[in-house]
Amino acid sequence: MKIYFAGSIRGGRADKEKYKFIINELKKYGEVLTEHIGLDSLTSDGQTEFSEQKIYNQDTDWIRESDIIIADVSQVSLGVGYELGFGESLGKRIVCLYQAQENNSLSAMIRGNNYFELIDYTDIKELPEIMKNIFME
Ligand code: 6K6
Repeated sequence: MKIYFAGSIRGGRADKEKYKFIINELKKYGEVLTEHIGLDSLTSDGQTEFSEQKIYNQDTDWIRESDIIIADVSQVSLGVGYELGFGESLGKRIVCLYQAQENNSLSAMIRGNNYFELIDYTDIKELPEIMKNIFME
C-alpha cells in the first residue's frame, strides 16, 4: 500500500508535529512516500537544494503511483489543494483530515466536494482510531 501524505509547507508549518505523528501512524499501514512532510528542517520558506520543477515532477509522479492520498487540510495550503484536485482527476482514493479551529473554516472546495472522504476531528488522540477505520474499508 503506497500512501501519499499531503500537508502544508509554504502554507505554514504550525502543524508539523502533528504531521510527524500522522506519518508514524500511517507507516503501520503501508509505505509513506512523503515522509519529508514531517521534517523539522522543512520550513515555510520551502528552501531546498531541489528545483521547484523537480519537486513538482517528483510529487506528481508519487501521486500517480500512490494507492491512497491522505491530506491534513487543517492548515490552508495551495499545494495541498492542488494535490487533492490532481489526485481526484486520476481517480485516487482521497481522505481529508480536518481539525476544527477557531477563526478558520475549511474551503467549500474541499468540504463541498463529496468525492473526498472528509473526517473532522478535534484532538490528535483520535487519529489512530481514524486511521484504523480508513484502512479497514
Ligand atoms: C525538500 C526536501 C523536503 O522538502 C523539500 C522542498 N519542498 C517540497 N518538497 C516536497 N513536496 C513539496 C515541497 N513543497 C511543497 N510540496 C508539496 O506540496 C507537498 O507534497 C505538500 O503536500 C504540498 C505543500 O504545499 P505548500 O503550498 O503548502 O508548500
